[in-house]
Amino acid sequence: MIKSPLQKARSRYIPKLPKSLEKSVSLVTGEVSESIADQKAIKAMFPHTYGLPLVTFSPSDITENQIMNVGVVLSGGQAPGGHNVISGLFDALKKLNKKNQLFGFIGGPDGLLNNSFIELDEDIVDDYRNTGGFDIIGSGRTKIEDEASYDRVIANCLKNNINALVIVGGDDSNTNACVLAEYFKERNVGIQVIGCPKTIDGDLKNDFIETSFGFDTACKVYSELIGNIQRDANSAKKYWHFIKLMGRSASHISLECALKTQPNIAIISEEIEKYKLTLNKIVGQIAEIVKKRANKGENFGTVLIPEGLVEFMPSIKKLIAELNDILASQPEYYLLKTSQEKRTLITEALSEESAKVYSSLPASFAKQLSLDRDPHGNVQVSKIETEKLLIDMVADRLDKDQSFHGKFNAQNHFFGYEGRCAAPSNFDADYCYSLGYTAALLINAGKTGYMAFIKNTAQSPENWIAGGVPITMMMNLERRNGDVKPVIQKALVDLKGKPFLRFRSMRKEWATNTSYIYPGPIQYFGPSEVCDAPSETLFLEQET
Ligand code: FBP
Repeated sequence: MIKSPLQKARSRYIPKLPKSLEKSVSLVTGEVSESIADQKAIKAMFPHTYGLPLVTFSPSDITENQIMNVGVVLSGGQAPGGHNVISGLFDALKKLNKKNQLFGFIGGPDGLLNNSFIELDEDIVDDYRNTGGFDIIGSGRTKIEDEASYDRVIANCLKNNINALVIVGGDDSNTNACVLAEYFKERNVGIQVIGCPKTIDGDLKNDFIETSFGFDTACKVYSELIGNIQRDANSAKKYWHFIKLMGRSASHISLECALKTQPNIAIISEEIEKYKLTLNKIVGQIAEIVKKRANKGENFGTVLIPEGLVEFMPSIKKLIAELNDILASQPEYYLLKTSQEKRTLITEALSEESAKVYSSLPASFAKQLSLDRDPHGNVQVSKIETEKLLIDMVADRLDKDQSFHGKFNAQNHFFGYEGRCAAPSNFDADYCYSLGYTAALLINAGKTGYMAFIKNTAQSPENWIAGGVPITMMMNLERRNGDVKPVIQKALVDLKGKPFLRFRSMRKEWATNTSYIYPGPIQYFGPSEVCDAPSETLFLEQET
C-alpha cells in the first residue's frame, strides 16, 4: 500500500483506552436484562441468549485466559474506524495470550459462508491502524438467514478451530449476530458471537450504545463540505444548495451537521412524520424561506435533506410498505422487461390510496422507489434523488407565486460515500479501538450474544466505561420483507432530546439570517479542543 504523508504520521497515533482497561480486568456482572419490547415473544425466540446480565470490567490482578482463535467480520456499509476495531481486538487478544490468533473473513458474511479468510498478523494490522475504510478484509451485506447457512458457518469455524466470531455491523448485522449466537448455543458447538456497533447513520443507539462508530467522522467530513459550500454561497450569493445527506432511516446525520454548520433549512424526517407533513407542505415551507431571504436580497441558501426523508412522509411511507410487500411476494416483477409493465403490475397490486400517490409521482422518482431492496429488505434510499425532486417542486411553486420577485437558482448535492471511509477522527479512532479491545475481553470471559459497549463517551477516554450488553435486550418485533421478525430497534431522532430542541430553538434565526459556521476539516494533530471533541449530539445528550 502506498501511504500518504498523513497516513504515515497518523499510523503512529496511539488510541486512548478507558482507564479500567489499561491493566488486567475482571468481569463485573450486573442485572439480568429484558428486551425493550415484546418480551414474551423474544424470550421464546432466544431461549439461550435471553435474560443475560449486563457486564462491565474493573481492574484486577487475576487473569484467567483461554486460548482464543477469533474470526472477525465487517458487515454492511463502511464506517470510519473499522480498522481500529480490528487493531483493538488484535492487541487485546495478543496481550491476553501471545498464542491467540485473529482471522479476518473476506467480503463480509460471505467470507463466513465460503470459508474465505486470512490470518490478521501484526504486519497486516499495523498497516491499517488509524486508517479509514474496510479494505483490510472488505465488507458485504449478505444476510445469513437459514439453517443450512448457519450450519455452513459452524462447519467452517470448526474446521479452522475458530471458537469466537466478532461481527462488526449495524442493527441488521447485529440482529443476525444474535441469531447466530442463539443457534450456536442451541447446537452446543462452543462458538461465541460478539457484536460491535457500527454505522455512520448513528441509529444503533440506546441506553448502552451511546453512539455507533463512524458517525462522528462522517458528520465531521460532511460538515466540512457543507461549511465550504456555505462560504461559497455567501460569497457568490447566487445559488441555493440542496444537500442530501446519508442516513438511511434516521436523521441523526442531518441534525448533527445542522448543529455544526447552521444552515438555512434542515429537514428532520422524524418531525415530518410526527406532524404528518406531506411533500407539498414541505415544499411550501422551503419556498416561504426562499421568499423571505429574497426579500432581504439574499437569493442564496442551504437546505439539508436526510436521505431517508421519503420513508417518513406518511403517504409515501405507506406506499413504500406496500411496495415492499409486493416486491417480496411477486418476484415476477423483476422479470418484466418494460417500465410500463412494471408500473402496471405495481399499480394493480397497490391499495387505491397508494396507487393514487404512486401515479402522482414523477416517473423517475416512482421508479427509484421500486428499485431492488437490499438483502435486509431496506429501500435503497441513497439512490432516490429527493434533493432534485425538492428543487423541481420549489422552483415550480415559486414560478407560480406572483409575490415572489427574487431569483431561485439551485444546485443539488449528495454527501454520502465520501464520508464513510475517511480516516477516523480521534474520537472514532479511540472509540473503535476500545470497542475491539472490549470484544476480546468479552470473549475471554466466555460471553456470547453480547454487544461490546463503551459509555460516558462525551468525557475523555480515561473515564469511559467498557462492558457488554445482551443483544436481545435491544430487540423488538418489526415487519420486514413482509414478515414479523425480531430485530434490534432503530433509534430515530428524539424530538424531545436536547440535540433536536437546541436545533428547534435556533432554526428560525438560521432560516432568514445568514448564520453559517464553517467547521473546516477534521484535525488529527493540534489542540485537544479541536482534535478530540465528540459530536454535538453526544455533547448535548450528555450535558448536565
Ligand atoms: P450501514 O447501516 O450498513 O452502516 O450502512 C449505512 C449506509 O451508509 C446508509 O447511510 C446508506 O443508505 C447505505 O449504507 C448505502 O448502502 P450501499 O453502500 O449498499 O449503497
